[in-house]
Amino acid sequence: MAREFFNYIDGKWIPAQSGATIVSHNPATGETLGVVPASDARDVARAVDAAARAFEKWRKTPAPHRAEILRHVAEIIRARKQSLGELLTREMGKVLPEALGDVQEAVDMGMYMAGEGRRLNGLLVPSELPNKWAMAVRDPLGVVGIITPWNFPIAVPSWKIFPALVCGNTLVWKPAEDTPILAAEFVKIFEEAGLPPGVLNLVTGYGELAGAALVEHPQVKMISFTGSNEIGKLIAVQCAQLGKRVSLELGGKNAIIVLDDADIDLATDGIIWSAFGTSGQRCTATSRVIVTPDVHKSIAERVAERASKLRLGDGLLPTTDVGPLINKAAAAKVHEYSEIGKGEGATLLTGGDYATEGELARGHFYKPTVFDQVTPTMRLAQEEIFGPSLSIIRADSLAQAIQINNGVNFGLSASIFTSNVNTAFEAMRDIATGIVYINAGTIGSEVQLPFGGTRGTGNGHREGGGPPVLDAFTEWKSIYVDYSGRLQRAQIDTDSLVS
Ligand code: UN1
Repeated sequence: MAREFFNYIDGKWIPAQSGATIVSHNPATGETLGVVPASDARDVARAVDAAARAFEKWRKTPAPHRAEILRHVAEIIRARKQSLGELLTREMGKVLPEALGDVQEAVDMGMYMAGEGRRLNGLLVPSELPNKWAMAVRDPLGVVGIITPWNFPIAVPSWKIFPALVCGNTLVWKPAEDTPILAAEFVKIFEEAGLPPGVLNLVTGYGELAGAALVEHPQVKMISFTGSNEIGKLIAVQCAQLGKRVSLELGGKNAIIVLDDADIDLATDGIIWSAFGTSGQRCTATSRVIVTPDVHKSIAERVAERASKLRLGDGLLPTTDVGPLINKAAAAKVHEYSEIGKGEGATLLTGGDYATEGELARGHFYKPTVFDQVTPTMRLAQEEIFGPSLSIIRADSLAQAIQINNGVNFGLSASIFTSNVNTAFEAMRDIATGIVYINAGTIGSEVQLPFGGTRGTGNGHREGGGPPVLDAFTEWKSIYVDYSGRLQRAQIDTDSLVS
């Protein structure tokens, strides 16, 4: 019998009302890991109800006390890092060192947001009138719905859950159906750390049923979603109609620009890590390399050579460089783009096919793929693939390289390799993405800075970290306190004060 996991509603672990379940598999081996509830609108309604009931008490719990629980959560995650990391590799597929990094990001975010419990800065500014105080504080929103992807099954939820909780919101979380066991293990830690019942509720299931019900529920004040553009747009439209706040973190089509004066070895390392780490399944993954003429040939040769030598396999094995894709459909999508690329006239340097030798046949493996002679308007160079597929594009100048970089309907992350400090600053000014790296790959954000992007990547909010994440999960309340004892009229009585 497969191990059974449950929804967590109002402090209790319970099955879906319908009794339906989803099986979670290891994408490297096909092994069954367990079953979780396939929830529907009834389960979501119960969870929202619990969150709504818990809100009054939680919002009035002093933020430093809320933060104390979060710090405890972060400590437990740190103590359990190895076992959580191993489970993460088994359920999601990324290699163990990266899985441990995913878990570490949650520790970092937890510690950072625990610190916010004693900060949560408001504003205190002068009033234009005497004996009057002008300030603004942050209010929680109420019940927040969180919908997260499978590619960072611990880190990304932590970017939302910790800040939303420290700000005083109560939550209903619908994790991706590919990584629900990790979600249950994560929530268990909040329970152990003493989070009151109803403050964080977990509802596992498919987007069409559980996710949609969460978005539609009238008592949910905000949806925070990380995932595909396609679903993000649907959610945005629905939230607009329902008048609720929505924070979106969607796709990327990130590029590394390598200029003639770059350190080629360093750039090659950056490209390989950013394009094929996590099997290219990061929204920050590099899927385009933009090269100027003098380095084109050497970069193409080195990258193709290194990509062809990457060892595919189970992420738990120390000999594995690149793990599987999350599921069959994901591998099929990467393959579809290999076919599209060939059809568009790009030159395939390596990969371009499923990897099915020996043990690999049990999982969803795809060969690290590199295309050369890609032009900026090809679909290969415009659309998000979310897998180990890299396109090399030539540019004649820095200006053209930046134009190509900015010429896609995404704007998450970008990087430039150059040894010229003036060029680097020009690029920092002109690259139009939410994250820019100089002499490093496109992946590896840190929680103390905002994470998010421009154009189709999002809708202006920033999560992941940095002070702006607090803006996503709070409502500003401006407060004026008049202690003059008389009626003072702003914008009217000020004239008499200066004359
Ligand atoms: C994501 O792929 O959704 O910058 C998040 C990075 C990681 C987070 C990626 N810190 O690559």
